[in-house]
Amino acid sequence: MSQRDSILVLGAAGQIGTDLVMRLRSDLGSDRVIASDVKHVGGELRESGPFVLADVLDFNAVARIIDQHQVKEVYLLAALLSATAEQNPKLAWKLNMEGLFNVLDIAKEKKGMKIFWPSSIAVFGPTTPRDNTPQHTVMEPSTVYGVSKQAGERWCEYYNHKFNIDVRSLRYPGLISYKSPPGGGTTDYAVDIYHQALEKGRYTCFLQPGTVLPMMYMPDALDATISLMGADSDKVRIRSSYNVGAISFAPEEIAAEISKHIPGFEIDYAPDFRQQIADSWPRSIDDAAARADWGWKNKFDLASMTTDMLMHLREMKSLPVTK
Ligand code: AKB
Repeated sequence: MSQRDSILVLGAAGQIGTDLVMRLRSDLGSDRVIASDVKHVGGELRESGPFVLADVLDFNAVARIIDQHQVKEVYLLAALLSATAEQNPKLAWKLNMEGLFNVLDIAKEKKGMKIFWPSSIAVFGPTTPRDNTPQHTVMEPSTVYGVSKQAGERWCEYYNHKFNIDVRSLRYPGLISYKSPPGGGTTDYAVDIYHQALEKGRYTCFLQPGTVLPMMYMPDALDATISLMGADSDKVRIRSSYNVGAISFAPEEIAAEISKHIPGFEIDYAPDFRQQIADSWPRSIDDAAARADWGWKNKFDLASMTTDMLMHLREMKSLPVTK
């Protein structure tokens, strides 16, 4: 990318977008990172650099932004997550697939662009080996979200092989961030639990004890995304999507870690429809390919993430450092 080229983040107001835009602006300069979403945003995202209102389903609108701002890299983050997608399957399919086609087709027209598209552990299903889930394995997702992500992976690989589009992707596990609330995922409890622990000293979890899922702290997810996008093209051997692992835990394990900081913290359980989704996903991820190809390595474990999350949330909620 030349100094005049810019980066476009579509779906910038979502969980990953909010953090990613700020990180890219701090790395590359605010003016070069265009944030875009279908809804207006406020706060630091709006104040720290350019923002454009756009719907990823509107091919012409997205193409226009790309032309106007000399965009060479697009991060397409607009999507419906697992729990919300189950409530609205058709909208999930439309948004998750047509948005991707629009961006891939624009990249095909304009040449020389680099695309990031997030996949998910949801591409795996009940017939997949659940421990240390391999990069290449049985994939029979049982959720609308998983089906859309798996189809999207196939299309990314197809556009790369057939049209030489430089598209790169990660299969994110559950992401945990203090900056932005998650929106409609099955792994959302692992964010909400920190907020409720600080505000109420207790949490009712919608997954049952023993439900181990792969998770990752947002700073690690940003590092993974930026490393993948910065890797030499020939190192990015996998053009469907890379497994990336970090931490795996069950609700009672994160609760025990929080109790070390908030004595007396209590958790109880009221599993709902999200239990079935969680039960179809891996417990842990084999990310050897990402580690070998472009040097992926996570920094945070459950203990260090918990310390960092609680410190930042206490600051944001203006709570005393120890409660
Ligand atoms: C979700 O729970 O839907 C997401 C995901 C694992 O992709 N966080």
